[in-house]
Amino acid sequence: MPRNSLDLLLLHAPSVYDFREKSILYGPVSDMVPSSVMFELYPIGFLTMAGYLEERGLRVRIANLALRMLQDKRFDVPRFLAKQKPRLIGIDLHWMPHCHGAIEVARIAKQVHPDVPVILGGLSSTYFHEDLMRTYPEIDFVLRGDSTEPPLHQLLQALETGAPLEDIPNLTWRDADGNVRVNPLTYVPDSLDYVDVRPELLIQMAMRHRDLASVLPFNGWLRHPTTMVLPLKGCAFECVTCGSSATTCGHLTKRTKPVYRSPESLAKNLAAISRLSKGTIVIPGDLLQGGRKYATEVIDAIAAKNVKNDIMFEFFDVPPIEFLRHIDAKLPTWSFEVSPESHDRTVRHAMEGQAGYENAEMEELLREALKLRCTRIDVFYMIGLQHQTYESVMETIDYCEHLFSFGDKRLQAFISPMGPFLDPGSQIFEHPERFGYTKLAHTVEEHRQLLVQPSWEHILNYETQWMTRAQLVDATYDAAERLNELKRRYGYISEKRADAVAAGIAGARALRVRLNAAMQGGADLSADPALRGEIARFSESTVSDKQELFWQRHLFSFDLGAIAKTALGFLRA
Ligand code: B12
Ligand code: SF4
Repeated sequence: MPRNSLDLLLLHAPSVYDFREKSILYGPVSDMVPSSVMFELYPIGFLTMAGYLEERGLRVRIANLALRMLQDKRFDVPRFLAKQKPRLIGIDLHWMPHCHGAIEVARIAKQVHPDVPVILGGLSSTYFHEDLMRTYPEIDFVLRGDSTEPPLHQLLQALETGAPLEDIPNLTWRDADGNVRVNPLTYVPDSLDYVDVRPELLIQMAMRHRDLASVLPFNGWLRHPTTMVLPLKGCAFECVTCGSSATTCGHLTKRTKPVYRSPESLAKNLAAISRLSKGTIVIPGDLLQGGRKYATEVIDAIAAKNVKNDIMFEFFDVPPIEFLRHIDAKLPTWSFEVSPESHDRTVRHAMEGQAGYENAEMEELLREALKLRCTRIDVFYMIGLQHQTYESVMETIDYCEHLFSFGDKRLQAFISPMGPFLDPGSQIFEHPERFGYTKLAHTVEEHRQLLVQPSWEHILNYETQWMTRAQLVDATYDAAERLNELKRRYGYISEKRADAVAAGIAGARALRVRLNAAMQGGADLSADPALRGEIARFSESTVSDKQELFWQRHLFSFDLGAIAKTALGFLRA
């Protein structure tokens, strides 16, 4: 039998598979991330898996179906899949909002290629592995854990040689009698340096398949080529809402404490990115979790590589000002973000984990940081927390005005709803009643049904003792409206942009009333073609204009010379 041209086809699905035919008011659930409401960004792990396998002589192709479908109304998924000849099809169900699209893509992949096994992976599939295997016959395997490269390699070898699947760590599979078998989750590496994110791999893949759109991370990335380098897996904090907190990881991925990439490996990755792109590089996850020494070594290693890109750090706690001064002395351009979640002490402290600090402490740090050369400081607040009432959300907006009154436009503030779902495996998901929450979906299938409800008021998988779903939506639009006016008044955004956000909020409110009325009258507007474009328009950039997220604009964000060199090198090879 001729060897298939592709060993692994990695597919990233949109949140809702047939979103192009539907008219759903998804809500501002993606306004704080670069993706659209279809969450088209694929996991970084696609690149580590692809890199690891390619280094071992296997062929991998990444296809961001979500992005292809967003960019081209006529992009036909079954036809695209029919042209591929993979030995294994991998689909991420890392983020729970993909559970509609991921499973639908698995079903179509199975229809098109009945003999090709389908594997799912990522944090959400790790949580729901048995549910997935029992409910959806189109899924053949789930590979659990936060690190899967070697077990995936082992599986690809076993599929070729017929070696027993019992020996593959982290694998959930079905035996010949149809029984679901759960191998122990024993592959939990204590170093992340065994894999690399090679940005040039994307160029090679794009060239090999003459298809750039399939490897791009999100819509608009060529204009804003923000990239991310993940320094760790797991987390030392205990935020009760988080699907990857210390306690959750202990159960879910068996990672009892975070593991870090070495400063050298991290800096090498940043340098490789900076050779191709001048865009902002985000380092999420708070380097200081690894200790001050580790964090300082990372900064020094990056400085030694002479990386010129703006580097954006995320801090979970108030960082020591000396550390920020060190960054300022070593890096040419940098910025950071913090997420106090609420201005209100009771609300914030109930989160436990990150943000267990006081406003005064944070303000002192912000004032000192603004004396440095940092290009931007983003402060994020959230709606949907314990003890948080509608009034408390409005007071958070008053507090944002207090921050704006510092008089430095580098200091930005944002607010967004926690959604669409509570994170599976988080303490709140596991014990909702203990934290004053009502959980409205339990299984994967229940979440899939929620995702196709007419409006995000009915999509959210929770409400709290302090706010119903309707109140969460009211609080979001009211807070967004007030914050937008503050940003207009303090000169953060242009009149034109503020008007556009205000119009978006007003439009979303009107649509919500219409959808609710139709729902109460038993009508289904979800497939009404007259509403289709309209609804998509009122789900994005409503709590704030997405453009505000992007740090720096470079007219020529890519080093075209370096890209051409990589491409030529690939052609010669
Ligand atoms: C970095 C990060 C982001 C980055 C994403 C960067 C990226 N491209 O991956 C940004 C900031 C953009 C982001 C956005 C979101 N995030 Co986030 N994010 C994180 C964070 C801090 C790191 C986790 C992470 O992704 N680690 C990387 C590891 C675990 O995965 P990986 O290396 O990419 O992939 C490996 C495995 O997961 C697995 N795998 C993954 N996919 C597949 C597929 C196959 C076939 C196989 C075999 C294996 C496999 O193998 C890979 C290789 O080893 C975590 C919190 C934490 N401490 O973990 C939250 C977290 C993962 N995010 C979360 C959420 C909810 C979101 C959003 C939905 C929030 C929102 N409403 O906007 C969006 C979704 C964005 C999108 N897709 O468009 C939740 C997920 C809960 C859940 N189970 O659904 C988490 C746990 C916590 C949180 N609340 O933030 N996020
Ligand atoms: S700091 Fe909190 S929200 Fe962020 S990854 Fe850690 S536990 Fe999750």
